[in-house]
Amino acid sequence: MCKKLALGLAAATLICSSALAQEVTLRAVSAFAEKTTYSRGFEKFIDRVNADGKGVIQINYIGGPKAMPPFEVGNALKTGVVDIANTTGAFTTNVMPESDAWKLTERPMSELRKNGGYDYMATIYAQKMNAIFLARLVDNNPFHLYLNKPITAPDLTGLKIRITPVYRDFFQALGATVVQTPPGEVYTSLERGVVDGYGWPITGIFDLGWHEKTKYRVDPGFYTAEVSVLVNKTTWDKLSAAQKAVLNKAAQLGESEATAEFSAENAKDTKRQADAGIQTIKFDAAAAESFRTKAYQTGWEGIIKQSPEHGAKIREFFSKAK
Ligand code: 173
Repeated sequence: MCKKLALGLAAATLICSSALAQEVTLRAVSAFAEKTTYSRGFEKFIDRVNADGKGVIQINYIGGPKAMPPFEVGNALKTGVVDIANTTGAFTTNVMPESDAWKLTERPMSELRKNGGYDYMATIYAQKMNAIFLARLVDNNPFHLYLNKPITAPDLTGLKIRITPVYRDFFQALGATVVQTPPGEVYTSLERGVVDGYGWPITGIFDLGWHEKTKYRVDPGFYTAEVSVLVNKTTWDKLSAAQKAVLNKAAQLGESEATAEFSAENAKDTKRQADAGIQTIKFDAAAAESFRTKAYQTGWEGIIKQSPEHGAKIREFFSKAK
């Protein structure tokens, strides 16, 4: 194919590399267990890429937390140990503290991609994580506090609660003692009574059997869960336009489906929790309002403290004007 043509060297290289463009295979991991709620969107994304990208680009899915601990995924992506990852901001604060801010978005991704919020974050992902933020596959999915001891007011004094960075500042402000664990340790922590409760979104508590060890869910929910596809930037920059197009197409589909998909999932799991005997602790309107206000206030204070450089600016893009 690469006959020496009577062309300049640059042109000859161009002809050879396009003629020889090979199928590329990316190594992928998920920070969430395989075939559970927060890996499902990514697995669908992979299926789409592998169907659409035959002969162009493929994804080799190595697996979930059995392959790599969730809190190590950000660094593995940054250093190129993996090419593509499904993870959430709370798991990658060790390489980019600002990543946890996605939980505080009050605008859909379609708007953030227009108002500059996405671009602002994308620049930080490139700088600090050497990553491309390809698509948010989870949105419109509130977090809740789950408990095994009842409370009557938003006061967690004397309670030990399992957290990730998502909930740390809020639950501490409510008086809790906090213990950080990956999702894979929640079941045994509950079983052994190491914790009296945990933070988690409205969906997914059945995946790892936590409903067996959960008595109460506190309403209202707060924030909105984010789980996204990230690509190592060095890998991305080497891809051809055709290879990028396959990834972008699957990414756009996934991101545009997330909001409606989670509306349905949220309703389904809310009912399933009630059917499983999980009782709801509901605050009165005033307490519910102050609970949610405190969630956002402490959440933003935490982000701004972690990133004095970018926190306040991110808040302008993500928040609804109050
Ligand atoms: O609670 C968690 O482990 C967590 O931070 C999270 C984030 C997004 C989706 C699900 C859980």
